[in-house]
Amino acid sequence: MRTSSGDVVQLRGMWASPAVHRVAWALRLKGIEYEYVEEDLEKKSKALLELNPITKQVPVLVHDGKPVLESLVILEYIDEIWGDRAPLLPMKAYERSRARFLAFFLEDKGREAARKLFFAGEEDRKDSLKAFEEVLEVLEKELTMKGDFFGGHHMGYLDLVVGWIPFWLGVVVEKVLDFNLIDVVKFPKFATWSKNFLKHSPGDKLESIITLPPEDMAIEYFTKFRQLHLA
Ligand SMILES: N[C@@H](CCC(=O)N[C@@H](CS)C(=O)NCC(=O)O)C(=O)O
Repeated sequence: MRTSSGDVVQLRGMWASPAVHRVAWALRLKGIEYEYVEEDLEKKSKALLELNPITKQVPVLVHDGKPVLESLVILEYIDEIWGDRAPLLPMKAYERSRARFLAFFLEDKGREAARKLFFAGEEDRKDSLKAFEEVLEVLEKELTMKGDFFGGHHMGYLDLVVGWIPFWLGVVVEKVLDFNLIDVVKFPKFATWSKNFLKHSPGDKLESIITLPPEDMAIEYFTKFRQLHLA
C-alpha cells in the first residue's frame, strides 16, 4: 500500500504473533498506512521464503520492495524512516542505549522465562515463575510513573517492546494455565502500566493503535500450541 508520502509499506505476519503486532503498533502509532498480509506458518508462502530466506519468520516489513527483518530492528527502522512522526526511541543517546539494553534483556531473559513458564508442569511452575518475576522486577523499577508509559507521557519504543506481556501473558497464558502470573501486589506499577497499555475502550485513541488478536481465538490457539509441544 502506498502511503500519502509515496512509500509502499506491507507487513507480513501471523495473527497470533506478538512480534507482528508490535510492528503493527509502531506503524499505527506513527500513522503510517500499510497493507497487512497474513502468512500461513505451516505452509510458508514463496514470497515469505524469498523475503526472509534466513530465519523464514514473521514479521517482515516490506518497504518499497525491500524486506526489513526482526521486530526490534523493524521498530528502529520505522523510527528512522518516519522520524518526524511520534518518535519511538528517546532523544538522548544515553537514554536510547538504556531502552535498547532493556529491550535486549527482555527478548533474551524475558522470552525464555515466559517460554519455560508456559511449558512447565505444575511441579516446575514455582521455579519458572521466579525467573519470570526477576524480569518483572527490572521492569517495575524502570517505571517512574511520571506518565502512563515507560518514557513518560508518550507511548514509545519500550512500551511496544514490553507490550506483549499484558495480553499474551496477563490474559492468554493466565487463562490457558489457569494461574495468576502478574502479581498486582508485588508489581503495582507494572500492573498499572499494563492496564494503561490495554485500555482501549471504544473511542480511546489507543483503540486504533494497539491491535490484539481476538481473546477466544488466542486462548484456543495457545492451548493447542502448548498441548502439541508437550505431546
Ligand atoms: N525474534 C523474532 C521472532 C519472530 C518469531 O518468533 N516469529 C514466529 C511467529 S511469533 C515465526 O515466524 N515462527 C515460524 C517459524 O519459526 O518457522 C522477531 O522478534 O521478529
